[in-house]
Amino acid sequence: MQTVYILNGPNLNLLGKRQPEIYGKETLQDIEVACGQIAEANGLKVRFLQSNAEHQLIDWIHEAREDACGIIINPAAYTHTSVALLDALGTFERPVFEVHISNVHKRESFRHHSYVSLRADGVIAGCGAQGYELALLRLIRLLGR
Ligand code: DHK
Repeated sequence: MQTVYILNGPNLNLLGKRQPEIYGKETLQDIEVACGQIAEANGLKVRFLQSNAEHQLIDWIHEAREDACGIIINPAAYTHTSVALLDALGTFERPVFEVHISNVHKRESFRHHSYVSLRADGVIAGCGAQGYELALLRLIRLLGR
């Protein structure tokens, strides 16, 4: 298995336009390109996906069970609400990293709790779009590449 799933939740399709003072100016496509380059240099492929629908994210996690060596997920607002996403990630048996672009702990208290963290092997928050690259580098290290 040489594919890393990088999953993005609701509203992240607007990255670069949406509240740039919080989420930065980079677009999701910029992040996809940066992660793709790192993956390629390490003999991995990236399946980079975004959906505003919870069920779609769950279906992709189920798909990842069959062919992914790891999942990097920014569940966005579902981080704080979704037991269903937590349960889906619980069916995945390889490393999971949770990424938040902003430092959720510096923000409203409802953003301080994450269901997904109960499953994540690592959590990166507040490192901007670079958080995805950091998570991917950590996954590559864990895979021994
Ligand atoms: C993105 C969102 O859309 C919010 O709902 C989360 C996360 C934080 C982020 O920082 O990437 O609370």
